[in-house]
Amino acid sequence: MKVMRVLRAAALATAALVPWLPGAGQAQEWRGWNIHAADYPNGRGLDRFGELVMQRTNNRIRMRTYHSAQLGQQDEAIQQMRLGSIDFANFNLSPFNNLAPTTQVVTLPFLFRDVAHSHRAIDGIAGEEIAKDLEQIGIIALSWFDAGARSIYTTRPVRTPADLRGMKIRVQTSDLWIDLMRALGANPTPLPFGEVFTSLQSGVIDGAENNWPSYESTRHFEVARYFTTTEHSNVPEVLAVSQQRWRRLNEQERNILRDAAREAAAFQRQLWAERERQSRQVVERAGVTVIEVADRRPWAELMAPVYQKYTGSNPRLSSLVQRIRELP
Ligand code: GTR
Repeated sequence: MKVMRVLRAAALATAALVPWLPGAGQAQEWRGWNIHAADYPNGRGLDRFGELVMQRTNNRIRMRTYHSAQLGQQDEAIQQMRLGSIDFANFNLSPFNNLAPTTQVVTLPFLFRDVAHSHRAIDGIAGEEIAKDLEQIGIIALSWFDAGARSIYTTRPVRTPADLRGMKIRVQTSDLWIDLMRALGANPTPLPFGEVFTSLQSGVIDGAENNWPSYESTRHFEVARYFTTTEHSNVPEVLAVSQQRWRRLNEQERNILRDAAREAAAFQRQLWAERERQSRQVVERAGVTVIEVADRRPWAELMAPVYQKYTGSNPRLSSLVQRIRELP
């Protein structure tokens, strides 16, 4: 009996030393959210992430991505991730503008000089700051997807900011976007992505703004036939997981997810560059009028009040803008 007691005590002592391995050996089912179709670069990036995680955890973490906004529009999906009912996703950073202040910085118009500059910022100082803000609201950022440059497309030709005056232009649900569009002289109309096509078709709005792949894949180009290359914002995207899940992973699992997310982002960026070219070709062949903006200065000059409002009295945000500008 005494021997048994000693053995039991020893077992308990050993158990106390072994770190708690949450759900080790137990299969978990993760639900992923994607706004785009499965074959869009972001959908393929998310699927790659899922496959890598499944392989490297020997199917202990099973990832299933629900494409085409099956689990709701972006704002709802963000709330669901915060509550833990969506486990991983790819989000554009603008819908976080009112929740995570540093996401406003990378949304700011005409901030990045080119794609390489935006990568250096988001893979470095900007990404670090944004990840801290997102963690505060229950979202863990693992890597960053490309989203190219956003331009304005409309049902009537727009060559100068004056042409935009009074036009109803759809924006994402973010105060910064509302101010940005207002500063250009337009009438900003916040709407979920999924409502843009019918709103263009029925004349509720006169235009929207997005990158080439979204303009093409959503077929917005069929109803808004003029694309003006303003390239006013290069807001990037995040591959994120819910903190509720993250908290229960051990360090080894976290590393698997971090590596898989980085690899998925590298893959998405490759696909992205190719898709931008293809999408532009598709819409040009379909007869869209592309209005090239040769000089962006008149557009950029109108943005001064937006910078003033969002960074002027906020040292953290203005210093981040400064540090991004100083990047090579
Ligand atoms: C796309 C982006 C989506 C969504 C959409 C929009 O470029 O990938 O996540 O933000 O724009 O304008 O709502």
